[in-house]
Amino acid sequence: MIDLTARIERRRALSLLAAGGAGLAAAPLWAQALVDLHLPGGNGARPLVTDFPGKGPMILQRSRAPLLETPMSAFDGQVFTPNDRFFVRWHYADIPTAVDVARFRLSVLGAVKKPIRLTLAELLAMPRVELAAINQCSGNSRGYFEPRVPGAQWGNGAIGNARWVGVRLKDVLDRAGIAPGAVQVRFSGLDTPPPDAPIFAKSLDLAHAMDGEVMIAFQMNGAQLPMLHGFPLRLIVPGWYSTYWVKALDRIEVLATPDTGYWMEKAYRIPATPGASVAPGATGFPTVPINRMGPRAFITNIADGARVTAQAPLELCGLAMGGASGVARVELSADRGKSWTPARLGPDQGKYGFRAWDAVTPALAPGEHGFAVRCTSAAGETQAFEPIWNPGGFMRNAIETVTVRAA
Ligand SMILES: Nc1nc2c(c(=O)[nH]1)N[C@H]1C(S)=C(S)[C@@H](COP(=O)(O)O)O[C@H]1N2
Ligand SMILES: [Mo]
Repeated sequence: MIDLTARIERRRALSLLAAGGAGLAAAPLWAQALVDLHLPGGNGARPLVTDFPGKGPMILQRSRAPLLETPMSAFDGQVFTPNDRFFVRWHYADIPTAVDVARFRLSVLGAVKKPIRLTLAELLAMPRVELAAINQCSGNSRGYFEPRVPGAQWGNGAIGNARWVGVRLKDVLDRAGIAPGAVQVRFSGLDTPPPDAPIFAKSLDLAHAMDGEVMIAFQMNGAQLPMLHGFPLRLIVPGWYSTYWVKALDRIEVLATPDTGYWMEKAYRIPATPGASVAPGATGFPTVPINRMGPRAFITNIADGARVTAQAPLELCGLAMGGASGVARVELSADRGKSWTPARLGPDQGKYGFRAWDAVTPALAPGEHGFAVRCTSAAGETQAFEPIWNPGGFMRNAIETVTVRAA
């Protein structure tokens, strides 16, 4: 069934994509409203746009290649982030806008016994797996780094949780057969770099790729993968940052020597220090490729600076994540961390997804109140107030505080 309105919307959106580099400073006509991300370094205002294919209101960080952030209000009341509100991030402007599903092939080559080229029909006929997992950009919340670091100045919305359906990467690799001596597996997709730039490719160690959890998804929240999220196939690396979740995946190369490409050896590296933190401005420290996520928690029903009713209790709720393990507990503090009370946890939908939480405060005295929320992962990591710093602006997971005024 084809809905004409949707087609018109889509055409507008595609022309927007084609317009290229529409500068934020140009006060775009298509911006319906501005959202203030309250970035400590200033310039936190961003247009809220609805012109992208299949997208509702999104915070525009960049139009080409698209960087769209989810407004915090879209996370409220649900653990799964709807596809039309899910954040979008591509490195290169030349992203796939159509895929011929009959001609598409997923190649598995390199250090394998027999290179294969799978059709989508062959993949769809394989045993399926389903998993709830959080896709979070390495640079989510980078805009809150102090001092500021280069890169997209994201607020907290470069994150989302979806139900992914697909096949196990292990099953696909087994069809080709791993050759003796293989050490890593490299993934790349249909997006094209500009001349002289390296193709976007990421690698996992062989044991990780073969762990039976890493999957190749073709469905997201019950729908086929949207184009912006990597139609027809994307990698899902549960518990790991989304830089590894290669979209529009069409090439899997088994490597006999570790990947020395730009995206593993130069980009997306974190200090090899506890918490991936170094002194602001530090250079020359050893680094490792970014990997597992840590715990985080967000209040989603009240925005920072909200006015609430005094002499009444306040209901707070939100989302938490354990990172590479589940959520062990979520706690709330009304005194900036001196004391904590446990929040109630919602149903467990899998250790890699969001967990809902809620709590009710005592009646609020008139005046200002700061509510902090922190998560402890099943692996025993707890969020801290003290923010980390690294030059990439990666892995921020400091405790979030929401200040309200009761009157
Ligand atoms: N092919 C391809 N896959 C990619 C990227 C890319 O630029 N090209 N960016 C990665 C990064 S850094 C992020 S944060 C996620 C974003 O996924 P999403 O747009 O579905 O939210 O895609 C990852 N996969
Ligand atoms: Mo990212």
